[in-house]
Amino acid sequence: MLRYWTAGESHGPALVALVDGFPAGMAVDKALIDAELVRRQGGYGRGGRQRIETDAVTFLSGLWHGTTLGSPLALEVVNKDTKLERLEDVDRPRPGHADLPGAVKHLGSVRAVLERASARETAARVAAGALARQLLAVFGIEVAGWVTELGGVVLGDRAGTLPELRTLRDSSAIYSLHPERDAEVTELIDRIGKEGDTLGGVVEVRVDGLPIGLGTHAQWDRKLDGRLAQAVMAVQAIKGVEIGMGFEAARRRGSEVHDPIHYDEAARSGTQLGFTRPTNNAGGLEAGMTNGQPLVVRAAMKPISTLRKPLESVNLKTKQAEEAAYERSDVCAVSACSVIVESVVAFEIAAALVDKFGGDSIEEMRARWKLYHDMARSR
Ligand code: EPS
Repeated sequence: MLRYWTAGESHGPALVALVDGFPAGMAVDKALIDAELVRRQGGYGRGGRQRIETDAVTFLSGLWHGTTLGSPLALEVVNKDTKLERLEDVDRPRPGHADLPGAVKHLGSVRAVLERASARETAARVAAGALARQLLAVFGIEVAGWVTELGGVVLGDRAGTLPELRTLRDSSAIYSLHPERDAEVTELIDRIGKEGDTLGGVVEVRVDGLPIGLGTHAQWDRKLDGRLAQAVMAVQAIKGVEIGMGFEAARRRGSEVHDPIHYDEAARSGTQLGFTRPTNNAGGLEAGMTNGQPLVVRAAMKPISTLRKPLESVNLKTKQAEEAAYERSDVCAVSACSVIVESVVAFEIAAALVDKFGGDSIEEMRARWKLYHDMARSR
């Protein structure tokens, strides 16, 4: 079973991801993890914290000569802005943040809650996800994500291979597949920022190269669509998750939603079993299992809840009406959110891969991957 947890406060010494159940025998490319951490720090509209930090991963355990041992991996991302011990408490909870429910729940302070609730924690999730992507790459599975909507401006996706789309996305200041529309969006971010407000958006992640049969129909808590929804919904500020056609499927007839099944003998080789689908409204998942089509997940991110022009709140000490606290923040972190959703999706797919093909060693996984596809093709 491949799983991970994170630890760390936004202004504590470091963020840590503890990855358990990762197979032995994989050479880790640390530069690929650092590149994802840098992308998470970027995107137009980020705040002052990203000018302080230069996120990079250090492996505290689980590697020997750069190769996974099969033992738990501890990944550390050090915080430069380590000032937790000097920070004051916050009396005026921000609507939309963890401040009020967290402080009440713990019978404690707002500071104790906001430090852990902060999206700074996602640096650890991105590190774990970037490690998981390297496992997926061994099996030819690729993951990429982008922004499809920002502040109400609908940008949409685009047809193409993932390497093509990644190149296009990396040329966009907001990580969209329509860099020609960057100016329209960055002007909007500037204007909203000047007004002291924040913006949300929609991100999309696509996974190519998946085999048929990751996940299961048999038990609710191991259905892959359910696991993905949990992983994505648990990212800070996410308020909605869709797979494939998503909510739009509810408005259409069955004949307009379900993807016909065709068979093409010529498309039967290696991991390809010959089944083709002219459409992919299911987003690569049927009954909690991958169906061999690209997986498509979308997530809706609400605008960041720390506003320079604060909302109405209450002083927790005096119970008097006061403006919510303002701490340095981002106007828009939707681009970063696309990197984070990519990372948590990659990790869940890697976990499903380990469930199906075994988690002791890469070598055994490869052999079982081949055996499964040989058996499935011979039927
Ligand atoms: C973030 C770091 C934080 C915030 C942001 C995300 O740094 P600081 O609080 O020191 O400015 O910029 O956190 C939030 C959006 C939030 O609501 O807490 C990061 O590294 O992503």
